[in-house]
Amino acid sequence: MKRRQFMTAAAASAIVAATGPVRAQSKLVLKATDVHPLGYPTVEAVVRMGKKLEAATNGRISIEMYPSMQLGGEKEMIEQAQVGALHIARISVGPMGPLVPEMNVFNLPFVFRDAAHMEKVIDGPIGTEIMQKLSDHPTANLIGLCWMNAGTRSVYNSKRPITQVSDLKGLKIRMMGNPLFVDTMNALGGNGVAMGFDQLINAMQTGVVDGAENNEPSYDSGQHYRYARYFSRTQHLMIPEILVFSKRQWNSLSADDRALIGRLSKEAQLEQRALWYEAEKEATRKMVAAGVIINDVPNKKEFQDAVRPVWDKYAGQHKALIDRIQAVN
Ligand code: GTR
Repeated sequence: MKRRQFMTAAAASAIVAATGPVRAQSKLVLKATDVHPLGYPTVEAVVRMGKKLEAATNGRISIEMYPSMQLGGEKEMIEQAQVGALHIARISVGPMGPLVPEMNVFNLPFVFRDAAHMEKVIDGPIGTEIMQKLSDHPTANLIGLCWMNAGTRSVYNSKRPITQVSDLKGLKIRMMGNPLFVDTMNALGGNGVAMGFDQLINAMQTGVVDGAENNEPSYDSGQHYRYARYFSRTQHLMIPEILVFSKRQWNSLSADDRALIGRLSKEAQLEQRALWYEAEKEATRKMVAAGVIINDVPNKKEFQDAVRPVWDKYAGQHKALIDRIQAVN
């Protein structure tokens, strides 16, 4: 036993001696992933961040982007980042809510007044605190790098336009994997069905669901308009997104490299924002060209009133935080 331990230690130091100086200069390729395709604002912002990283380190650090769910759906991306199988994942706050309770506040329907309000919150002290909660979380195993915009989410389906709450009755609507969202759709009278973004196209094709809800760029780039031609601007959710780094991988970086990645992430946050507004406009233009039937919801208040039970269930424990969010203007 003693002998084996000695051998192991000796072997280990031999490896360190052999790889130490090589490792110091070796290239680091950060594996990044996103459910969206190349050109989508979140993907583009990370690709640009990779170029800056390469330039700043003379090619020592770069980012290799795996877009379009090449490494699996959002759930798989999160899991891979958690175990260190990839470095960077761009995910929605939606599926992180059950793990980091404070983040779930951003998942409450109609929690932000408008995009400007949401941006002020994520750019300010509340955004920093909540991101820190994620990084400090003992089991999430993720470092939060920055926020990104994701517009508002609206319901789309294959059956009819939704102009009032009662129009949702009986419709099976795919929601992200978080009980809060299923409860939201059920409170609106529809049937919320939780499933991954990667399963959605097939579920719409086969009629497992009648539709889903998302922002315009996701509806467009995912080609969801092929199966759900009614896009109703319910705008019930405004969920920011996050860029996360595997904590396991982060811990192996030097302090300087961490600082550089942190700084470039903040730049990526602002770059993505500009790209986002362009993408929203472009997606809407393409939706109109594709013959999507788009409608506004004349009485938003009716929708807000209908989701009161969701607030009763999830908001109570975060009253102080919600008061602070509402006070931001
Ligand atoms: C998109 C978001 C993705 C994913 C997807 C979904 O808007 O960018 O990260 O959360 O929605 O509905 O699952």
